[in-house]
Amino acid sequence: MDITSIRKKAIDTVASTSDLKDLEIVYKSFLGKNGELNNLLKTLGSLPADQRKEAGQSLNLLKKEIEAIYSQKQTDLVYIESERKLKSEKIDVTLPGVVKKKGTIHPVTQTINSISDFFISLGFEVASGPEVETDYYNFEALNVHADHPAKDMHDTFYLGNGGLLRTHTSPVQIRTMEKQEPPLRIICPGRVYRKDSDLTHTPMFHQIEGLVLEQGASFAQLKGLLNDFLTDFFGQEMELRFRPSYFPFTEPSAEVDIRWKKGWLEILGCGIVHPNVLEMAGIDTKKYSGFAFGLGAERMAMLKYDIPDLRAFFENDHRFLKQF
Ligand code: 2U9
Repeated sequence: MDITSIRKKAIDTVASTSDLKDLEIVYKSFLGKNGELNNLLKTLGSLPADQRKEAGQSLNLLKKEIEAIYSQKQTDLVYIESERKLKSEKIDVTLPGVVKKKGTIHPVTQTINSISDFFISLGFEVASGPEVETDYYNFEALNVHADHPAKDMHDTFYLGNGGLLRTHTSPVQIRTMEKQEPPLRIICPGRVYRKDSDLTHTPMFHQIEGLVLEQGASFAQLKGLLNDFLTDFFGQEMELRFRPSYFPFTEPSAEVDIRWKKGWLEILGCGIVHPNVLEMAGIDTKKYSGFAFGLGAERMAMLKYDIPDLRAFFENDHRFLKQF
């Protein structure tokens, strides 16, 4: 095959190639190790000596020419390919975006957080403990005796293995007193369980209990603390009424009412920790005294956000939850 026909073939083949991979194959078929030009080069030796030089020069020229058209074609194909990609991957920036719905913090959790924050700011620590408890920590250690009505099968969820679901967060305070030396200032938020289900009760709800155990802890301090807490929680000075009450774990005990819409509304319970409770937890009652209080988080959230129906907290309807 002579140089002229190889040249024509190379020009035609490159011209008709429309793909970079194919172009590579075409290149190799002319200029590769076993390409047509190399094969021609190998036949130079058999030419008469006077023709060899000229044939060699022509072959070199052809090689340069094919390299040039190859590289031009490569540039063209790369450009075409990038144009094609740009067209096919075009993004319409005027289309409306996909907005992901953001969650919100549940109003009961917000209430627990804001109440906890108030007490944390006064140096209280947040304590937690198991929701599955023993009879000892839930009742006995709190001076609730075996025949106490609170232990009735109607109120408490007893588990088959002798355990129970805690009916208040007070076991957390007992466990903390056993582990830590006084002085203690703790706040214990958490889930509690009672066999109760009607318009104003759910079988699971959240309590926040507080305990201060130190030398000289008094009912006067308890009153001052709760007054400051309620002012902070409602964002205004509240009119309070401490009403004598009874809890097995406090003596004396009181329930606190706030002035609410022309009447009085009970919102929490409190008292001086019963010496039996302190002694069972190994506290020296000659040296230390304590006061405690407890409140229901759902009830506080209902008052703060003016929510009339307790069940709204448990239905997880986004239209309700996103309002807080
Ligand atoms: C220890 C000693 C004493 C916690 C207290 C109350 C009064 C109380 C109720 C409010 C509404 C429960 O959520 S509710 O149903 N709680 O009235 N709780 S004193 O007293 C303690 C706790 C732990 C060691």
